[in-house]
Amino acid sequence: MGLSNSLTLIVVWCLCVMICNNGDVEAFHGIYPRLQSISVRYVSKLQRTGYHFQPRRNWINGPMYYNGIYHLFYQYNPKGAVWGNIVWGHSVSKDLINWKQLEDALYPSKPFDKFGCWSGSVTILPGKGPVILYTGVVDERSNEVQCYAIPENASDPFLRKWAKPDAFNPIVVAGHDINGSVFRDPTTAWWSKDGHWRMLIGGKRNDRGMAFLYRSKDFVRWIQAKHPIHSAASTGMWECPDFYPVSLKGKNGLDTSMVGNKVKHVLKNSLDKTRYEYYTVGTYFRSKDKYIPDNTSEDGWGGLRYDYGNFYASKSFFDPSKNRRILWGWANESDSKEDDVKKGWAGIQAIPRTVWLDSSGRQLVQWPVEELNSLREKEVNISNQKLKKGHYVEVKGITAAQADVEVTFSFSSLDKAETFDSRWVNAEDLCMQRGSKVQGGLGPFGILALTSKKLEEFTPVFFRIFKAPTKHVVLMCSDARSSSMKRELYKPSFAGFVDVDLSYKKLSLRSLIDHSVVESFGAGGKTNILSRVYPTLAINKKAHLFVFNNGTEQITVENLKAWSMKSARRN
Ligand SMILES: *[C@@H]1O[C@H](CO)[C@@H](O)[C@H](O)[C@H]1NC(C)=O
Ligand SMILES: *[C@@H]1O[C@H](CO)[C@@H](O)[C@H](O)[C@H]1NC(C)=O
Ligand SMILES: *[C@@H]1O[C@H](CO)[C@@H](O)[C@H](O)[C@H]1NC(C)=O
Ligand SMILES: *[C@@H]1O[C@H](CO)[C@@H](O)[C@H](O)[C@H]1NC(C)=O
Ligand SMILES: *[C@@H]1O[C@H](CO)[C@@H](O)[C@H](O)[C@H]1NC(C)=O
Ligand SMILES: *[C@H]1O[C@@H](CO)[C@H](O)[C@@H](O)[C@@H]1NC(C)=O
Repeated sequence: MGLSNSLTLIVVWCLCVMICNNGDVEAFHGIYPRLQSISVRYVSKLQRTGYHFQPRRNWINGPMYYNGIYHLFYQYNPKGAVWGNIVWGHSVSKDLINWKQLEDALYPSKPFDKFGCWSGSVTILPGKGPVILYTGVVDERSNEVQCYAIPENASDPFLRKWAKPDAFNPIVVAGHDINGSVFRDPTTAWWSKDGHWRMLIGGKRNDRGMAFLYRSKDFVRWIQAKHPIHSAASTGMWECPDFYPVSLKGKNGLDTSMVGNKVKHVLKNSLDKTRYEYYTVGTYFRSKDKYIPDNTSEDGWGGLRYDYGNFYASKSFFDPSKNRRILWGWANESDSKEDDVKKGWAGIQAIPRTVWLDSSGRQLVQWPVEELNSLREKEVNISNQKLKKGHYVEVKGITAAQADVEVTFSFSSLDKAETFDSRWVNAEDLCMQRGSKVQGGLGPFGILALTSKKLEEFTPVFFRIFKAPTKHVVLMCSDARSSSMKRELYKPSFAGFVDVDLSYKKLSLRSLIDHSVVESFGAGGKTNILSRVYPTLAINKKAHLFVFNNGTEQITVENLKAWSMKSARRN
């Protein structure tokens, strides 16, 4: 069976990586020599997710898919729950929800990847099948080169074994104008009519983040283009770049090589400096091999994010079986490293999200893949429920610690919206100042996830609407400050602004609640926040779910549906 005939998708995950400088480690990528190979005898079930993917144990940060089968490749430490010993773990699925673990796909075995097999991507070559491009680490000083691997047995539907041919490997080494220790994470390649494949590799020059462009006719001999496809001042290292076309009309996804005039492009980078993912929508000028963001897309720290919470190192891929582009990110723990070791696991995959361009053309929209609905079990609903200021209504009858909830709120007027101060540029700061406990005019209203009986612990996900001189400003928050009685935790007030038309006086919210995850989609997926929380009381059957309003304007729960979620099979 030719691979090209089969339904083939590959996703890859981005291994977003820890870099050693002269043996030291950059701030966020802790290396814990003492902890990284402690053998795990006990794997704690507490706060382990029921339907978000995580490996049986230890540390994870990435996904992939292929051949009528979705493949998840992830950065994995086979020996411990902190970063180290990195290999490409490999799991497969037919529905993106239930997974089976296979043997590791890539592990250090050659001089060009002796010190690690870091992130990369898969490209399907028409008529030939998939090729993995990944970053190999050649020495202790983290010098990085780009390598390729191909399936050992193309007839194996699961592609269990991967070979790294000696011919041509490594396929790219840093040129004299590139710093080889910040040079990684090759993208899925795209093919152009001039007969060349093109791919990007993330890097930086001084503090300027950039995506280097390479071209090849045969996929093994790559030549660096004179200019990066794009760069931006002061953004630091660009990890896990992703570059793909989106359709100007409708929700269908496009193959990475798609061209046409009804197409825009998206460039996403994981910015190591803040550990968030930023993207712009723009135009790819093929003749010059330049990408230019639209003037509606801010290029830099004020720019759009895929997710305003724990979400990093994502990759997208085109799924031809359903004509959609799927975006997949990794969410780290907000727990301490010592707790990760005690739990015996760390890191989960977010629920795969379908991604498309909003009809405004200004931003992307994301929504959990429809396959997730197959885990929905018992349903409860509420409609036309009025919520006065200070009111809470419990959503009873489902497993609140493992649930999916969709709700539409409405209000009859915008008059009570508080005045917006133009100095409030940072949504997270504003959420910290005006959390759910600070009563307002129009909002805060939303849900309280993972809530203990007497409200000692709760994670509010809510909206607050402000009035600026010429428009209304909608803030969406997922505030972890009251999420746990445990003190020494990272409990951020994650937040983003929502670019939404309020003329219908409605706002919708969906949250996927899964023990230590609250993954929320505001206004149909325009602003999204994944938060990791670790309640001590609001666990399992002791967790509750509420809707609430803490603003003077009465809010109506027009419609709420909530489901108990079954657990997924994972490995
Ligand atoms: C390749 O995979 C096919 C299908 O699983 C199997 O029948 C065959 O024996 C494999 N070949 C080798 C050399 O392992
Ligand atoms: C290369 O990048 C590393 C990591 O940021 C930095 O420590 C080093 O000084 C850079 N080397 C050069 C020659 O710029
Ligand atoms: C943005 O670009 C569009 C064309 O793409 C142009 O019509 C518009 O005037 C520009 N706006 C600004 C503020 O530059
Ligand atoms: C509300 O839930 C009940 C089951 O609890 C179900 O039978 C009914 O169809 C639901 N109504 C709507 C409008 O979804
Ligand atoms: C609503 O506001 C009151 C008064 O500030 C506060 O005590 C309560 O905790 C708030 N509710 C939520 C869910 O934050
Ligand atoms: C996840 O963990 C928290 C707490 O340790 C850090 O503050 C984040 O920077 C980190 N996020 C990523 C993407 O690594």
